[in-house]
Amino acid sequence: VFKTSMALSPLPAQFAPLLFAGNWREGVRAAKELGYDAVEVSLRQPTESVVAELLRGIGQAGLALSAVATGQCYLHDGLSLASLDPDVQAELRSRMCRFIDLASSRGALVILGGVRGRLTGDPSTFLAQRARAVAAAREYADYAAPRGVSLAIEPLNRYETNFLNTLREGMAFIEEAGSQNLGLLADTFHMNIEEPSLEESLKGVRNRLRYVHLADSNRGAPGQGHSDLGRVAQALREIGYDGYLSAEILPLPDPRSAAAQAISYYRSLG
Ligand code: LER
Ligand code: MN
Repeated sequence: VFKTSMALSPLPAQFAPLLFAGNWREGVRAAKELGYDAVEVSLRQPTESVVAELLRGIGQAGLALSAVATGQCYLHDGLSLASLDPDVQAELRSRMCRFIDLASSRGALVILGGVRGRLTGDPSTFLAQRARAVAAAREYADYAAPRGVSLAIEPLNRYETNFLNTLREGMAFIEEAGSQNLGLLADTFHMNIEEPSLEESLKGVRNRLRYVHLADSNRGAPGQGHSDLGRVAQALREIGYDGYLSAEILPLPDPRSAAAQAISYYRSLG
């Protein structure tokens, strides 16, 4: 049986597939009523007062915190793992350490997805930017390890970034960083665009898979698109994956209906 989670944002986000964005109280209530085990939170500033309220609300509802997602640091503030600017590196490191602290007290993992940014400017600097991203991931992993936190690298499709698009590339990045507590997040929406086979790609990273965003091909709730998610679930069972299936999905036709459709699908798998 897979554990279930729903991706929320306490603030309106420049990133569409988050349920109840800007309305976390309703989101936590819906997660509880629909029977989710956990919520995943997408955060921008760890020090914002809404973050403490949100974490309290999740605890009071008896829900677990599955993961802290960090892409808003890049989308809103341009802070990227690949940045060669020392000021950006320092600001991002300070936010990431606080995110890891938040995750640590609750057994959550921290997602390194959109926060990797993009390789920009003169292509002759791309290798240096990528090397910086590897070094940053290693630094955060070293901070996270004694706190019992794992970090998950999330490959994203080519329209969102120009590096780390496939699970295999994510695996190579992790091997370069050489940290034991770096793993992979497989998001079936991105995989539908980038992977030759969803099932075979998952089997190829079986030892490093830590988290799954299970959305349909069009990023709707499972059932709204054409991905064969039954086969994906079968592959996850075969590799012994026992982590979360998290609903990072578009709020269509509305957040509550999308959340309900996702959990009823997740339940049908288990
Ligand atoms: C984040 O989990 C994600 O999947 C991306 O599309 C964010 O840019
Ligand atoms: Mn995702």
